[in-house]
Amino acid sequence: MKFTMLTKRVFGIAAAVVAALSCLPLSASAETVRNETVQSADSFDVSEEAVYSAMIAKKDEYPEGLPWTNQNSYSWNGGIYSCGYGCAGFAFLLSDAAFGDLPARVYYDYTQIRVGDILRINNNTHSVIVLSIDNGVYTIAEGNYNGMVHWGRTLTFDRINDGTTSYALTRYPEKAPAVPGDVDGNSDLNMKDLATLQRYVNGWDVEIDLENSDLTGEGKINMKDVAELQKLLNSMPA
Ligand SMILES: [Ca+2]
Ligand SMILES: [Ca+2]
Repeated sequence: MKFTMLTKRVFGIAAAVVAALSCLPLSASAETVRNETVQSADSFDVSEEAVYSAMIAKKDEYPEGLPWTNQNSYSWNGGIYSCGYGCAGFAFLLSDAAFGDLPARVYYDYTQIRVGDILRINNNTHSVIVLSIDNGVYTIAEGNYNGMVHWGRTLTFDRINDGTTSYALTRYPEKAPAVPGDVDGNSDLNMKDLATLQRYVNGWDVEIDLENSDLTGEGKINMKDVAELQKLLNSMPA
């Protein structure tokens, strides 16, 4: 494994700090910047299964052992970085295949890693994308691995969390913040929520937002939550 280059390390850190639509890593030596044709964000599913399928579908076009070095670059739709060279470019390419033009965001809690997330590993010198996760083992795909595309290397959680991972990028849309009492999850809090919760507690087949409905916060939905919601609605200005 030789993906450590001093210039790459220095520029990689600069890019991570600045993070203002710069190319990851900053470099002047790429031949071409290409961009995949993408689906629009609202036209496809962002389940982990769909993300996996979209990434693995690229394996025919970018097979194991295909040369992929810092001469290869890719223009990314995720924001934060406008494009990537080498390993970053390949991760961005698979990321766009799965997420279209959804925006990316940075996070550092590696217990939150999901299929399709990009990890910046090896002290900010290498980018990989997560293909699948099974019992704390992360199967990845990567470019510029000994100068080639490589599918299927595995990393353990401990390896990812050993202090050498700089950050992770995800493009799954953020869940809307919880609104206690918004039982039907339509962002309004009103008597319809109370009616829906009463029906649910009485065993009707109605859909509810479990997090919003557990007003007592003990993890169960029952008459106590109905009573709390009634109090909450009574306390609201008419
Ligand atoms: Ca509601
Ligand atoms: Ca409860």
